[in-house]
Amino acid sequence: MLVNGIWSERFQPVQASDKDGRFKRVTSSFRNWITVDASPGPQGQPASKAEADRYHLYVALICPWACRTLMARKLKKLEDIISVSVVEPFLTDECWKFGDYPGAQKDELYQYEYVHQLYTRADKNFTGQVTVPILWDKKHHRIINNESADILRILNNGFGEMADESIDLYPAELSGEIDTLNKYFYENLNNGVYQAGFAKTQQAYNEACKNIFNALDFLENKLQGKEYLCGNRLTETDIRLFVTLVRFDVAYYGLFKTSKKQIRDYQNVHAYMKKIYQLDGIKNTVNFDHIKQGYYSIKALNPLGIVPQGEPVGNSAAGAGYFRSALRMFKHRGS
Ligand SMILES: N[C@@H](CCC(=O)N[C@@H](CS)C(=O)NCC(=O)O)C(=O)O
Repeated sequence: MLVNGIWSERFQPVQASDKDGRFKRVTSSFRNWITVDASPGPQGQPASKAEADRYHLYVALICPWACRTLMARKLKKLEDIISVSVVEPFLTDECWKFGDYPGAQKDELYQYEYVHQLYTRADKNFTGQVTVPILWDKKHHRIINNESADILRILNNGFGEMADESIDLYPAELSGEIDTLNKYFYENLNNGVYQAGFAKTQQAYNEACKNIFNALDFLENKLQGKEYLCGNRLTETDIRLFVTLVRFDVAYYGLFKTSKKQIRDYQNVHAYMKKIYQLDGIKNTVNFDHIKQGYYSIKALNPLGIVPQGEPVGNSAAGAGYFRSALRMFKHRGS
């Protein structure tokens, strides 16, 4: 983490837990907004004006939270408006690093080596955890927001006509249902898998697994006869779920020991995940190689860095053949 702008501790062992060994996620530090006319955000957050080519997303393709924002950028057709940099998948001792691992890039904006340099560029005395995604302002060289839940909403309606307004990922009439489901799935599944993976006691791990598989059973039932969760149209709830589901069999099942069942054992959930994967452009936001290499590089959980065999694996993530083989894996069981 950074302390007063200085990289001061090795990242790998730093994982907060409560007195019973439960993983505690840090809260995001930058929570400003973007709106069409720079009027404040929905909770009065200070906002900057939406402009083409002013904002940039820093993401890791291993990261479910970052990939939520990539999906929204794609679905809202903001690719020409907001640029992107992808970091390397491995968690280094100084956290996320830029480089030329296949599917990643160097930092074209500042030629930085590490993402933590962006945090100190934005705030030279920054103290806290360095995370992706980051929604960056290229004009004022600062972080607008580093909370994916906020960034999803910003991309959904902060850019007005610059985005595809026919797609609304958070329609007013479904907002109550979306908020309720988001909270439930965040606690039990999106963050639940991390609670299983980073549990420091058997009890904390057992608790997390119970929540995860209850949530998957609930989802399986809820999807019966439905394509999407809320109002039977694609909303941010589906995006938030997809990024966790698509990592489950590849990473969480093994590394986080969420091994009671796989997603492919849930007929409805599996079909739902595959359907979203095949929506226009979404498969380009999923890189199984980064996911697998990245998770298994977490030394706190896998000190020797051994990556298990089995598809999908390898360094050819960018190739179309890779996606075909990933799809074969998806077709392997279930529907
Ligand atoms: N609340 C944040 C969480 C982001 C987050 O935890 N990102 C992870 C990658 S999956 C990260 O950057 N971890 C580095 C660290 O915690 O030091 C969000 O949803 O945007």
